[in-house]
Amino acid sequence: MSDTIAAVATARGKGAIGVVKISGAAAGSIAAVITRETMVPRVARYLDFFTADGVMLDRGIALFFAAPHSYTGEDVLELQAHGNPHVLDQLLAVALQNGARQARPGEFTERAFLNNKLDLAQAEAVADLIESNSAEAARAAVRSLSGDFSKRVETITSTLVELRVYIEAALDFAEEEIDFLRDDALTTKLKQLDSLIDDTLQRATNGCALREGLTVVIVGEPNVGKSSLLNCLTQQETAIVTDIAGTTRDVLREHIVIDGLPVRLVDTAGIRDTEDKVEREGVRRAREQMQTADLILAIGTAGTDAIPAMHDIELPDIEILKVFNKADLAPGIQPADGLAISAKTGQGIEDLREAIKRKAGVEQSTEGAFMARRRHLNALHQVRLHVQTANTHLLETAAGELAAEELRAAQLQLNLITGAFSADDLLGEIFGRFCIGK
Ligand SMILES: Nc1nc2c(ncn2[C@@H]2O[C@H](COP(=O)(O)OP(=O)(O)OP(=O)(O)O)[C@@H](O)[C@H]2O)c(=O)[nH]1
Ligand SMILES: [Mg+2]
Repeated sequence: MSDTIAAVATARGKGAIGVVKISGAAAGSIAAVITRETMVPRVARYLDFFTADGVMLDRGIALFFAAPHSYTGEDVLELQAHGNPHVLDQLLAVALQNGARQARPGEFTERAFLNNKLDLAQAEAVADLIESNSAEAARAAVRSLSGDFSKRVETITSTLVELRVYIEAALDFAEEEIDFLRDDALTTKLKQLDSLIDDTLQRATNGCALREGLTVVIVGEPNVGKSSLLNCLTQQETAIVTDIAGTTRDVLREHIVIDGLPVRLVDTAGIRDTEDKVEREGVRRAREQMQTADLILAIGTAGTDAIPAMHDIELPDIEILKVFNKADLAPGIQPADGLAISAKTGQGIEDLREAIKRKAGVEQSTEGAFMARRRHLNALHQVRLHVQTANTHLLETAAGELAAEELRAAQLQLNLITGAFSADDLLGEIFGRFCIGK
């Protein structure tokens, strides 16, 4: 890892400022070439920037961080030039000609991770912060970046270790083992651990939902008001609405954000048997869209309890929410199962938005959410299972050895989150998705 990396760190395009970042042992000598000055660590200097041949490229601010007190833990040079791609490319070229190579995506953060400046969950939060699609998602990412999520994981880990030590010690006192393992303090501690895991899982689930959002497909028979609902949720006249059955034929997509949750809304053609060639293709596409949904809003008409369009449709793994529209025409009638709304008057729309949030796994508010990824959630689910199994072993059979083994397995899962143990291919997978220069 002794080579020096360099990249333009700001988005491509014209702007007030553009940044070139260099990290590694050659950062200091590259600084000397470009600035023709000796840099003092952490002192911002306003200087001219040159090529090795002495051609002036720009004038800007240079900052030097000496290892290990930098983002990557190595010597780092940051050049803040004017935000013009040609200027930045030329500055980068000088760095590349003087001992640096082009950084791969995420390589600065990967080095920060390898030099213990960040754990894996924090490093992932860096990329998630940059990719955030809402203020809520950004806040959740900052919370994980600052280590709140990792600290939780550490607390769970240290409680696990404490319990393992206790149980393994009890096993050494074979005579009194049963008494030790049936101790109230032990059961209490396990219960506390269980609720701590639950709370962490909920916050992480919220964060994951804020990051990934969900695809919501609106389906139903013609004329039930699917396009009207799309327009109502997006608060724009996106789709054509008429009283002619079979108005919508194409698949329409719109993005909305519900309290920070990104929702990809899909409006489709009304489902019915038809001789019309164009409409038939629309119906085929509607059925196809359903397969890609995280949630289907099956639209029916208020005053009834059935959604005729869904009768012969089987979607075993996809959540379906029944929504009965035109409630303004059937006042006071509540469906046995599902929500009554009116796309025309807005009645029930707030409840629908809440229901979509709940289907995404977002409970109550996303306040306190930790930005998390699927792999974190999978690990936390495993941890919970192992802890619950350990608890059962203790309560039912006082099987200390089996319980200790479960707790050990739980600990391994937690290590995967922070990257205490992680395979190279996992690291490649994670950092390869970063943007260049981060
Ligand atoms: N009274 C009332 N009328 C509604 C409501 N929602 C939609 N409509 C009317 O129902 C008719 C059909 O609405 P659309 O939104 O085009 O229905 P659709 O399900 O998209 O129909 P297709 O695209 O043909 O499948 C229009 O005349 C709307 O004005 C509602 O909540 N109340
Ligand atoms: Mg329509």
